Amino acid sequence: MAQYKLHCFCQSGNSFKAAFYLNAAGLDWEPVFTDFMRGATRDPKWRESVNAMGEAPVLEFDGRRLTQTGVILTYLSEKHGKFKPATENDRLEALRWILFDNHKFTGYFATYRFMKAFLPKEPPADVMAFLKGRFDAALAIVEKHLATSKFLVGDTPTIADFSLSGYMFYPPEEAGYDWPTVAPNLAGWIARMRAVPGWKDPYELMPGERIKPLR
Ligand SMILES: N[C@@H](CCC(=O)N[C@@H](CS)C(=O)NCC(=O)O)C(=O)O
Repeated sequence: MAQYKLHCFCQSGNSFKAAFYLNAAGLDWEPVFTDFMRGATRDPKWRESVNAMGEAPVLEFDGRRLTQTGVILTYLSEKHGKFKPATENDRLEALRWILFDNHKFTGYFATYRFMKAFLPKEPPADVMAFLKGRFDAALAIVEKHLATSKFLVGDTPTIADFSLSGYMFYPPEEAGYDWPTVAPNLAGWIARMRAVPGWKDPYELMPGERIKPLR
């Protein structure tokens, strides 16, 4: 049995943050499929037995369960020393980017992409415009930062980069963003993250049925 089990599904960039880290850190892990698209995380039994917050991913090990990718990445980097920010200042900087990512970068992008590509009914145009506007503002901040920094915190990847890169490797047709065109600094950083040994396409790394974008 693997040391770590990750409850996840292939459309989930949040899950990919942890899956990519586990692979890149060379840890012994296996995925456990969460059937999100058929409502698994809304099932009261799943919430009771896996995650009361109703979210994937969940990391299971030694009879414990960790949720929230910021917590999972922090725990794993402290335990195994891989991609751990080097100094106290770097640790705080990484935490700063992880919180920004959860709230504004991944937070808005994941919702926008899900509604655009996978929501069965047509999403309201004004809601989509709001989400896109909020994400584009966060994107501009990241793009400016990456003009002068190779990774989010210094010259080597840290857990902050795993967090922010969660949704960056999905096909452009899902969210309608072509990174080299709209954010060339971000595109350069995505290429650097893709080159991290252990990287795999999210649809190969995590279980579930691939779905063609609906619109
Ligand atoms: N901040 C959370 C976000 C997790 C999250 O939103 N996961 C999605 C799947 S990608 C989910 O389970 N959403 C369920 C919901 O919002 O009800 C984390 O970093 O783990």
